[in-house]
Amino acid sequence: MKVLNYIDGRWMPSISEQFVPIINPANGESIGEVTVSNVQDVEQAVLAAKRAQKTWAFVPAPKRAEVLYKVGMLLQERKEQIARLLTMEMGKVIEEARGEVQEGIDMAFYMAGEGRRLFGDTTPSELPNKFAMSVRAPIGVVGLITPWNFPIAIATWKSFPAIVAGNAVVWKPALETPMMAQQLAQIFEQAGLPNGVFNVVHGRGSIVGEAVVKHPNVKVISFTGSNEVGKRIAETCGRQLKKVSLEMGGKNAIIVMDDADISLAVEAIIWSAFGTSGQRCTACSRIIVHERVKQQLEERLLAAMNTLTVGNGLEEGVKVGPVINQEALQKIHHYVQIGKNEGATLLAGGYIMQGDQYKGGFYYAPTLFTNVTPTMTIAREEIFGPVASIICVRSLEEAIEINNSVDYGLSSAIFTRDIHRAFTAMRDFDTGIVYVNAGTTGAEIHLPFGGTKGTGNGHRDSGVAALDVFTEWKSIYVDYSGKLQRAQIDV
Ligand code: UN1
Repeated sequence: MKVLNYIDGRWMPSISEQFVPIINPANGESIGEVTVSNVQDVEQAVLAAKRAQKTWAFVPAPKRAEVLYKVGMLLQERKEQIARLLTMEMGKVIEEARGEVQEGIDMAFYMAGEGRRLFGDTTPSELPNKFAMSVRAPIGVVGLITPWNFPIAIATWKSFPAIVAGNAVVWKPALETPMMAQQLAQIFEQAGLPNGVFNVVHGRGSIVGEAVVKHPNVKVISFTGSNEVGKRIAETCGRQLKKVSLEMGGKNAIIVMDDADISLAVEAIIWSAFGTSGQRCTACSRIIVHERVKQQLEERLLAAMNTLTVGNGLEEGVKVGPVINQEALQKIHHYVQIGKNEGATLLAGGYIMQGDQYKGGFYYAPTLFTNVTPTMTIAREEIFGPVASIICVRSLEEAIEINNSVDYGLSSAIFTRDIHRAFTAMRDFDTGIVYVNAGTTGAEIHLPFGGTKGTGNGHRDSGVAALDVFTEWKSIYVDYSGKLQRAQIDV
């Protein structure tokens, strides 16, 4: 299968005529190829988007929303087919792939509903016979740059609010997952979105991504990816005074107190640490446990890890799929070596999986370290793989301090039956997302998604908060007094 750019409603290869293979991480086999674009392709896409946006902005928001309802229905119809393709392209196990498509469906219906809200405010004026209100206005062309780990969901988090708010989109998806971008673009096409409102340009971040970010006619950038790339994007946008929303990494912790339901905590840790092979920005990679339950938790975690089947995500029953590519595999393994060298105790895993059933694929054994201290590299840096570290504490205060001591602030969780401890954690965890008696993953699309510190720059994906990224507030005053009333002066 050849994946092409989608510009102004047309499917076309890049002017570069270059293609690279799309690799199934479960077996290393090529499942197609994707066009690799250059700056000229971006130029074309931005031009088309700019033209289309002018008309799209005049379509009433409830009508714009009708397209999203159709998109939601088409996603629903094709859920299984897209999920299977998603597993082949990116490796996550099929039940999670279905969950991801569901996230897109939910977002379509939720944001379509916003088409009939898009609420602004009416506010009393300080002057008589004068009316004041603020409304949300579209911004123009928005540039979206998204990662491979949630190739459908994250694209929907960004493009659906952008489109319902009256913007046009130029999207650079990850080069690892172009087929998901193609699926979404085809669905928009079938749902009747006017040409040019949604454009996809495939290519490398250093060329296509950078061209989108730098383009003077792209007025907003929304990015999910690494901290390093995010900072570079922010610098470029800063110089141009361009609005930029960044969602970057996490170093998320689950805190297990001595009064916790340990079985529940074990289940949640397994799901949040090893689901998606740990390749979620919300993945749990630190387990902060009270000393009184440390040994029990370790034993039960090890027992639960023994039941995890690693393999091709298309096979039902497999719980942990491959990681995305060879580079990721090496990076994860490198962190494991650092962990050992720094004196952490390896309890399970710690190796690249070999054997006939893993041939050609990129499989890392679910890995658990204990006796980890908060200053160790594996307790501070994002590994983005199935590796979790146990850190032992004596009190809730110490747990909170360690939770908050990392550079990231996306998601954290506490397991306790004590309402005082739960509310203290809710108040004091310095993360954008907090869970009580649930793992760090599994955010729902109608709540804001994002984090503090190195995770973001104050903006949020999802929820109504997403509309703040893709709209500009416009304050409107209507004076019907028939005379010139001067605020702050004629009082
Ligand atoms: C991500 O890893 O970038 O909360 C997104 C979750 C998912 C989304 C993760 N709903 O884990």
